[in-house]
Amino acid sequence: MSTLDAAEVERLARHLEAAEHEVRAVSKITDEHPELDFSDAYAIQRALCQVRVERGHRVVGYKAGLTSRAKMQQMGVDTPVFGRVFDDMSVADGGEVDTSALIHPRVEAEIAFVMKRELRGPGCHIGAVLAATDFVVPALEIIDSRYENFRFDLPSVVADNTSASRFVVGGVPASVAGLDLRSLGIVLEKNGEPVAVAAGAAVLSHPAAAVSMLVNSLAEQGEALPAGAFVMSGGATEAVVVAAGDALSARVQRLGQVGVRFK
Ligand code: OOG
Ligand code: MG
Repeated sequence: MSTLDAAEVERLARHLEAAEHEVRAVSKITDEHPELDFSDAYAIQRALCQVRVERGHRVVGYKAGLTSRAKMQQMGVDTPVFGRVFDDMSVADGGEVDTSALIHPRVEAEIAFVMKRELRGPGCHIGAVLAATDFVVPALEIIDSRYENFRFDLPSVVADNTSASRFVVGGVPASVAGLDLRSLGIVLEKNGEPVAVAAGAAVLSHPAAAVSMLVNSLAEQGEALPAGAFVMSGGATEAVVVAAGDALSARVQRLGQVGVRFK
């Protein structure tokens, strides 16, 4: 059940997209619309993504978020959320991100999937995800909530495209055959020091479960996960605050390393 009309969905989408574009934090939209539900929130996200498309950007992938206990506890929520990832969010491995273009960035270490076949829900499960996966790679996600003090509730963060901002892919692409994604060690390092550690199982007991939940969420929105899509399965540890001068990297067992610097 949605509670907003199309004009209000469009207004809120443009409001959030402008906050991102102009690098300024805004109050969370449930302050103005306490009745906002998930159906409204995903409608605002889709409208926001349409504005980005109008600006000339292209959806290249998707993200699951709030999929680990560490992230859920850090943000005070208990349900995974899903967002869309654009071509202009991609940063080269070892590349530099300008913090002046971001509001209050944080970094997450994630296992990412690249799909070789389309997946369509409902009823998508881990086995279907593994069968449709081309390869997995280590990724860093740079999240940047458009909300003041990085505080939100679930409908607000969904509307804000789940804080998506930048991502970095690195390491060595690996086939999932012969790989136990649950037991892969993940080390997030800041300026050469390990700051958070996890294993793949931290993400919904199996990172592929995050992809199957994404596929089922897309089905509710009338969409499939296309072949070739890039999918981040969600931060395995809590996110780490970063500032100009920091260097972040993630090491994922068997998949290698990925890094980014902030100026
Ligand atoms: C929401 C996005 C979370 C993840 O990997 O858990 C996310 C947020 O915490 O701002 O991307
Ligand atoms: Mg993430």
